[in-house]
Formats: sequence, structure tokens, C-alpha cells
Amino acid sequence: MKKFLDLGMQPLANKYLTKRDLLGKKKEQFYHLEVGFDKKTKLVSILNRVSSKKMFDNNYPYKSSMSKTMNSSFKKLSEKIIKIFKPRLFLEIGSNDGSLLRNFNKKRAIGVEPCKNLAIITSKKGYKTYSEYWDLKLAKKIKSKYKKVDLIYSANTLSHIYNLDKVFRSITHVLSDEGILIIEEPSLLECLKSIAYDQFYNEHIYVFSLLAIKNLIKKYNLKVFNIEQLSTHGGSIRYFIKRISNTKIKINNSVKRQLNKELTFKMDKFNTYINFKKKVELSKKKLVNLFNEIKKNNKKIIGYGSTAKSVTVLNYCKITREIVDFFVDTTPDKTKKYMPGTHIFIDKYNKNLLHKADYVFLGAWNFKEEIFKKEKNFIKKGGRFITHVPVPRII
Ligand code: JHZ
Repeated sequence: MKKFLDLGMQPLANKYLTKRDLLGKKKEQFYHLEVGFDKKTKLVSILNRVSSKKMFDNNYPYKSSMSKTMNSSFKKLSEKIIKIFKPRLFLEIGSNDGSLLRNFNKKRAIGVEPCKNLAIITSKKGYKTYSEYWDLKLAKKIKSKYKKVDLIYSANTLSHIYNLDKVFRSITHVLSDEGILIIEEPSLLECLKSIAYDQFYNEHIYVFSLLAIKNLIKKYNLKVFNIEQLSTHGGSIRYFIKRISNTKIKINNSVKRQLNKELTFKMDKFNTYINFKKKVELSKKKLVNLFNEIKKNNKKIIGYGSTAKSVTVLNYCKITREIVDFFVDTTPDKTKKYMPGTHIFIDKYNKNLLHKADYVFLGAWNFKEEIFKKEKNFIKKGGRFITHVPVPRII
């Protein structure tokens, strides 16, 4: 891994602090967030690893069901999977609070979710959920109970697991010969194009490209046969993967198209990442200037969506409580707490809170459309949003 980006010292992105934490003696931990590129495998990864147990514990606050966009994306996907692949058994790695699983028949769908607080939600809904980390031991357990799994799906999870060899070995252990693997992850190409450096935080060990995924799965005799572009999470890719031995499925042109796009963007060259770093540094300068200008005029700024991504932005750009008064968020386990690192207060979302502000910083910029629709009255009354993607600006 050759380093190309330094995002400074960062706290754990999903460790929201209580008032007691702030007053207590235990110091918040910070980790150096650096990002590198591996010329051989084309993998882009953060360089300093934090143990999974520290990040994904039994109080993990993020719930994917908090956005309409994700719920409708998962609903559409489940209909498609049932119609096209007709799986006898569907397995989801990283099932979170079951926003996808709940669209499947309870007898034909199982989940894997190491964070117990989330696994309990799907178990209570009647879905068999293993509250364990995905590994060979678990894959063996599942195989001995269910024999074969014919569809494995994982969204925004593999990027959180350091040992990808272990991941794919365990997948191939349990996947039937004609089984399908579907992976959904933020697209590195979109991240580079939109200067979305906040896709990097300690949980996101990797941001994948097709170039890297191809290299990773080759040694497990797996092949990408289709690609879908999604607008979720700032631009994601859904990779459809089969065993090379399964010749019944043909390779769709979308795969070649994506590969060409990535090569045209020179994503196999280190220099591309150096250019990205320069743009990130410029983005920081512009955002800091924008905030300072607004504060000079005594205007009030609040934040919308206390995302893991915004933890990177706030800590990298050193945006303090003097600049952003507070955040609003709908997630129960985040509210009435404080943002990691900057200790900006997070209030429980309520429409009226927005009217206390002149400007609203979009922490959840990836849900811009959904949020703008919801907040049309604030916009009508002259309220303005601030975003840093693709360039810092007022919208
Ligand atoms: P959102 C998390 O990242 C962490 P984050 C994780 N590591 C990951 O990979 C991705 O998710 C998938 C709130 N909100 O999805 C809800 C509102 O308050 O961008 C969430 O707290 N009102 C697992 O945290 C946050 O914004 C709204 O109307 O970067 C969105 O977080 C909407 C739409 C959202 O992920």
C-alpha cells in the first residue's frame, strides 16, 4: 500500500458520546486516518486498522431503515432477486436491522449481523439471525444446518472487513455450485469524481473498484457477470458474481463498460490518487472559508444527518461547535448525544429545529433528494443548505 492521502487524527466514526462520556476521565481515542493504493491488486484501503470489536459492538447505532431511499432500494432489490434468481435460501451478510431481510419469506432468508442490538431486531421479526462475525467457522455451521445457500447478498459490509480472503473463502464454502453472490458497495470511481473523501473513515477499510474486486475474487474462482449502478450512498455499484464453472450465465456488457470507465479514469495509476489528494486539500480550504464567511455575518449553521462520513469531514476540516451549533438526526441511538471528536450536540430531528438556522450543513449529502423533498418549507422560507460534494457550496 502506497499512501496518497492523510485525513488526520480521527475518532471512531460511530462512537457517539453521552454527556457522561464528556465529563468522564476516559479519553476519547483517535486514530491516524491515512489512505493508500496497492498498485498490484488495485485495492484502495485505509492504512491503520482499528479492531472490529472496538467498532462493531452491541450498541452499534447505525440503522439502514432510517431512510426511505434505502428502504425502497432494498424493496426493489428483493423483488428482483425473488423474480430472477428464485433462491431457495437467501443469506445476508451484515443484515443490520433487517431492512432488506424483511422483504423475504422468513423460512427462506437468514441473516448474519455481529452487532447484537441489531441482530435482535431481525430475530424478533422471525428471521434466523446469527449474531457473529462472518468467517469460515460460521459458514461451516450454516452449511451443516442448511446444506446449500443459493444466494448470498451483502451491502456495505465487505468494505468493513479487513481479511477479505477469509470473507471469500467462507462464501465459497457455503455457496451452491450455481449460487449467486451479490455485493453492493460505494463506487471508488464515484468517490474520486465527486471528491467524496468522507467515504474514508475507520470503519471503511476499503472503497472498492471493479478492478480490485476482479483481482480479489479471481483466486476463489469467482467472476463478476453483471454490474448495476446505484445512486445510493453517493453512487454505489452492485456486483453480481458467479462461480467461473457456472457457464450457464453469460457475462453482461455492463462489466466491460465499467472496466473501461475505470481504466479511462486511470484508476490503475498511482498518480490519479495523488491528483485526488490535491483536490481533497482544496475542498477542505473551500469548505473552511465558506463556513468562516457565514460566521463572519453572524449567521447560524446546524448540521443535518450525523453520519459517519461527516465525522471525517468535521475532524479533518476542524469544524468546531463554534461553527456548527448542533446536528439533527432521526436515529434514536444517536440523538441527545455528541458527535465523535468535535462533540457537537445531536438533537432529535424535528422540522421546527431547522427554522432556528440560516444554513444547514448536509452531513447526509447522499440523501439530498429525500431531505430536500422533506424540507421544502425550510427552503421556501429562504433556508439554505451547505454541501461539500462535489465542491463546497451553498445550495
Ligand atoms: P448514512 C453508515 O455511514 C455507517 P453513514 C456504515 N459504516 C456504512 O457503511 C454506511 O452507513 C452504509 C440520518 N437521516 O446512511 C440517518 C436523517 O436524520 O449516510 C443517519 O444517521 N434524516 C455502516 O453514517 C444519517 O442521516 C433523513 O431524512 O455515513 C445517514 O447516514 C435521512 C435520509 C437520514 O451513513
